[in-house]
Amino acid sequence: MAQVDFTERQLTLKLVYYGPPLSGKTSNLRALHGKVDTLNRGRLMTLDTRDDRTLFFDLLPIFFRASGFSFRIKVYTVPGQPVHEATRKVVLAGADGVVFVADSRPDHREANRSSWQNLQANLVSLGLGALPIVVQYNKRDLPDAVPLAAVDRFGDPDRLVLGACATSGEGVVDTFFELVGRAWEALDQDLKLAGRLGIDSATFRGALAEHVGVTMVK
Ligand SMILES: Nc1nc2c(ncn2[C@@H]2O[C@H](COP(=O)(O)OP(=O)(O)OP(=O)(O)O)[C@@H](O)[C@H]2O)c(=O)[nH]1
Ligand SMILES: [Mg+2]
Repeated sequence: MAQVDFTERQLTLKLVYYGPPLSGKTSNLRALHGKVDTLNRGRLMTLDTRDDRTLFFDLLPIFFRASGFSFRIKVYTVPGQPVHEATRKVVLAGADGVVFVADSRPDHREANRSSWQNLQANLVSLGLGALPIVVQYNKRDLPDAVPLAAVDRFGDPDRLVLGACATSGEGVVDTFFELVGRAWEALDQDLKLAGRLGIDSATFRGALAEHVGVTMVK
């Protein structure tokens, strides 16, 4: 659950990138880090083994101010390998939203599904059943990527899925903004943020877009 300090005028959001091993969670964070205004971004903290596998978690802090309020968005990745189950649960605790990074390759369908089931089980056990989740199909550049119209939508045929190529950065910011927007809406319903902070979703997203260095089309 987001930490909101109305006296200090500070809001902290926690977002988590989850998904099967090697689907591109850390690559998403690297691309996002590359986009954030170099003067204001926090340090990207990654902890990899020598072969690039995330050992514990990655963290990208994104801090900015808008309308006299400080916003802190902490973006985490979990390690995908099954052996790191305990770490995934610790990182997921207190999340305000999840990006599920699925692998577009046809032979990764089972790995996607099993990670999705693992995510759902962990959310339920953490009491986070209603958390906003954005599904991203990464590695769209690979020639054998399953067409988006045919990918697994994890039990909901109407579920929005976003395509991305994290190594080139394509789709990375779109995915991030989709989740931030949904996380804000969920918090607004719970905490009446717009009324209490005097900042609505559009103002918040506009300030974030400026900080991340993208032009908002909406
Ligand atoms: N072709 C292609 N390769 C990608 C893409 N995204 C990531 N990769 C590659 O996939 C491998 C794994 O990427 P990571 O970002 O480390 O994956 P991860 O999900 O963080 O992996 P774990 O931390 O072990 O769970 C690396 O070799 C990346 O270069 C993509 O969009 N296209
Ligand atoms: Mg990783």
